Amino acid sequence: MLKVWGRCSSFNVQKVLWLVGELGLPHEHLLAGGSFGGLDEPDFRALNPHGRVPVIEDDDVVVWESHTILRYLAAQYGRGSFWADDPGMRARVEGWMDWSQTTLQPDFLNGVFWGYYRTPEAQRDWPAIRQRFARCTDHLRLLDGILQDQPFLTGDRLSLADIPAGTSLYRYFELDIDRPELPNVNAWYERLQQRPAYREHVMIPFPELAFPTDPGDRRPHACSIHRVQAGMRARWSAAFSQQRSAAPTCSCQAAPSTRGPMAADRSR
Ligand SMILES: N[C@@H](CCC(=O)N[C@@H](CS)C(=O)NCC(=O)O)C(=O)O
Repeated sequence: MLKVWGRCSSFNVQKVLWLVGELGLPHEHLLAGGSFGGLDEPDFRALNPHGRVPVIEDDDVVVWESHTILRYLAAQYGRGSFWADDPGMRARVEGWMDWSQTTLQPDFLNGVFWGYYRTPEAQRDWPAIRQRFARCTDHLRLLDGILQDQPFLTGDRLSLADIPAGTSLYRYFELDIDRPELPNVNAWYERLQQRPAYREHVMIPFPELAFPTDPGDRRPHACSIHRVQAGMRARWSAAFSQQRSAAPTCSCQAAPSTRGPMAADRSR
């Protein structure tokens, strides 16, 4: 059976699990990385020499790098839906995948999400965070234009093009910030939220990823926690817009996962 390695809270793992869900592939999910650890163990390094999640094992095929995994799964199991044999059609899709990884992701995930949410207050570089946020707005405005005439990034159907960028949307919309008016991006996000695989694998609350507020802070894992820390969201809002707004709470379903041997060892 297909094995997927990686913690539920990992953005790159979420992309892979979303596609696995869309394709309805039976799989075993092995929690690794973050406080589950295991990435430096020789057995894991034999799978992925650079020690990162996600990794998949499909019988004797091992694949690492989230976008390579997406392409592998689409080619192997998604012909006619997520994979086109025509190189021109594939290139249209893959352009958006690469754009997400090299343009949107650095500004949103590294610049804003890490810069603010995963950085202790005293160390935050606000000019840099605001600059990255402005760039995210430009990127999302570009998508808003693309989505004006079509429901998904490359046309009428969800494709691999939507997966990397679409995975950023949950965090983008969960952070309590003053977002620009982007009606087509909003509608796209609503469409994605209607998909069970997106709700199950991407809409995962992320408090375990926040900077620790005190040294003894032991945050539950995304794989078992389903409440957003309201206070954190309010602080983000205040810092960004100087306005404190009511912080909503969220109670998502537990992310179902088959806990593997490494998870059992590491999560104690
Ligand atoms: N370019 C790689 C990045 C992989 C990566 O950095 N993964 C992170 C999680 S998103 C990781 O393994 N971090 C170490 C950890 O979780 O302990 C990919 O797209 O798969």
